[in-house]
Amino acid sequence: MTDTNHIKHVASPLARQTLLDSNLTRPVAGKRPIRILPWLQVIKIGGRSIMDRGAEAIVPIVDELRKLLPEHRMLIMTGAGIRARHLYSVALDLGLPVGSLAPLAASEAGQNGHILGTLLAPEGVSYIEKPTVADQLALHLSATRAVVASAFPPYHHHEFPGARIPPHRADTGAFLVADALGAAGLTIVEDVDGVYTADPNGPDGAKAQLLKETSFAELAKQPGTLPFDRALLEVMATARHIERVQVVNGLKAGNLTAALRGEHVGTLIHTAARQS
Ligand code: GWN
Ligand code: ATP
Repeated sequence: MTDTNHIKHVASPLARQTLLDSNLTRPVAGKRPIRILPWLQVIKIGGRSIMDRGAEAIVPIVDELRKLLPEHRMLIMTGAGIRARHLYSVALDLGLPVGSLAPLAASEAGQNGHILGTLLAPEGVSYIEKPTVADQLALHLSATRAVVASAFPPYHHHEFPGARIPPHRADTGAFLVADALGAAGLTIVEDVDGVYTADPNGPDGAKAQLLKETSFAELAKQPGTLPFDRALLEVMATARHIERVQVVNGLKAGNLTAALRGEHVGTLIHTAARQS
């Protein structure tokens, strides 16, 4: 005698078909995902552009973040900066693969987060680990108004092997988290007034024009450098919730506050996500 007759059949619309055919999966998987933390503001603080400048740039930003606490609930995420670039050059010289470089750089984003978390500790803000961001963010944000985390995605040896420098860095990581959580917004804090037609600090800087409003598609067509990872444009193309990203100059007092209040400062970049 066997027990097989008593095993309950679980009806699943995806059980019998390949997950590769989007026509078949669309009726089930085509729905818009829910917003998990719709009140959350995600703020990415530049590693090289802000944190590497030390007290001169960090103290005013910390003051601004402190004053924003009564107004906003925030996930503050930090980039990696110059120490990661030095690690890249040493590791590349040794021939290390991209999947080994990714966690080296990520750890520097974490270090910058620890610095910011320590400075905001009197306000009840702490650095929280990525597994905590993944599983217990809501719990922590019900105990305090803001937390700090590393913006780098934890791809490690899963990083895409197409380039020697990890293509998915802090800006992409912050966007992926903000979009997955269905956050209210993402603000990227830099040391320039926004996105320009060319690097304003580069050889053609004098001719560079500030783009007040643009889109991921327009920027994808623009040759040359950007003030964030180019992979960010790719994830913007498949965004589900974050409709626009604001890039602001964190060296100018009040810009971050204005952005979080919905004012048009810096550059607005529209993504492919649409409100339905
Ligand atoms: O170490 O500063 O988290 O939050 O991508 O992984 O390389 O780790 O490999 O919870 O899991 O260095 O140790 O380090 O920055 O990333 O952290 O202090 O497994 O809290 O242990 O996904 O902080 O660190 O570097 O973010 O970006 O122990 Mo760090 Mo980072 Mo801490 Mo985290 Mo990675 Mo964990 Mo992780 Mo690793
Ligand atoms: P991380 O957090 O990864 O350390 P970051 O975001 O702090 O990095 P950078 O990657 O250095 O900082 O990006 C900011 C810099 O990008 C600016 O100082 C500017 O000189 C440069 N840049 C390059 N291209 C452009 C552009 N098209 N528009 C504006 N700035 C640009």
